[in-house]
Amino acid sequence: MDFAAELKRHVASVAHGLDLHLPPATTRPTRLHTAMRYSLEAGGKRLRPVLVLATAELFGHGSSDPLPAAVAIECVHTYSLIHDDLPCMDNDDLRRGRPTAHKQFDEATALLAGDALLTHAFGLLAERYAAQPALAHALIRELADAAGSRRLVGGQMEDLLAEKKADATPDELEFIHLNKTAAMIEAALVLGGLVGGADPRHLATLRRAGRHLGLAFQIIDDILDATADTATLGKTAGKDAQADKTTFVKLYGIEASHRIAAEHTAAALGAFRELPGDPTFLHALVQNMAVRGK
Ligand code: GRG
Repeated sequence: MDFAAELKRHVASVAHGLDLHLPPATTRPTRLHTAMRYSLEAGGKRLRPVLVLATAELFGHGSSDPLPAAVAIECVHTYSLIHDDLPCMDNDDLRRGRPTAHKQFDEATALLAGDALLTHAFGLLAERYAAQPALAHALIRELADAAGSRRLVGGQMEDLLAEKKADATPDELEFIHLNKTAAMIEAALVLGGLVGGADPRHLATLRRAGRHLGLAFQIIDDILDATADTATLGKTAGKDAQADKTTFVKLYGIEASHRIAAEHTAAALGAFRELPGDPTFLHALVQNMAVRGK
């Protein structure tokens, strides 16, 4: 398998899907639809939608197209980035190598673009999987759980609360990362599995893989924030240390953080081995992710 070519194929599908499944920028109000596309089309690694497509392929696709589910999760992820960058949250100027949405447009437009992307995701799932109501229901429920107050939004809330304290505990840090980061990665694998027709046992395995993958991803993100530069990251580097934020790096140091990330990566790879189909691409993707922080 040519990993780079496979990744390119999936990323190109995502680009095509985003264009196909989002209202054109010329839709009224054009400022809003332009802002939605501005943040989505800025790129990013497309990790979550690629996980949806690759996981669906692992199970042989079932009878449905995984692309709308891939687009839906990228819409939710992008909304969370737009809102996270707002002055009332992380107050950042740079995202995906471009000015953040509120810098490029204004705060109100950025807020509304995020709101609209979040809502669009669920509309897309309801509409595109309408012919299979049980699948549509399962996809909507999975994404709603992952993006809701107990997971993504809850993780963000605890993250903001933790910033106001001198020290967050390891338990608080784990809650934040399991929900702010791992929930959406877990959901990407589960959405792919659902579209592919995975049985409950395999869905549970995907969930476990996603949890480990999400934690590994976040630890590596913490390491990169401490070690890489802004140009490489496409977002402001060194923000955690500047804010004296509790991160894996602050709690355990760089070396132990690498070790913990490697343990989670190995656990995710182990879980993938329990699944049917050819996991070569998913393995390579996870390994590729793991070396980001090195
Ligand atoms: C506002 C509800 C709400 C949630 C915000 C996404 C987020 C939660 C915060 C951003 C800060 C952060 C470090 C989040 C952890 C998850 C993470 C590393 C997101 C960035 O994901 P990447 O690196 O981004 O996959 P790209 O741009 O490549 O898609």
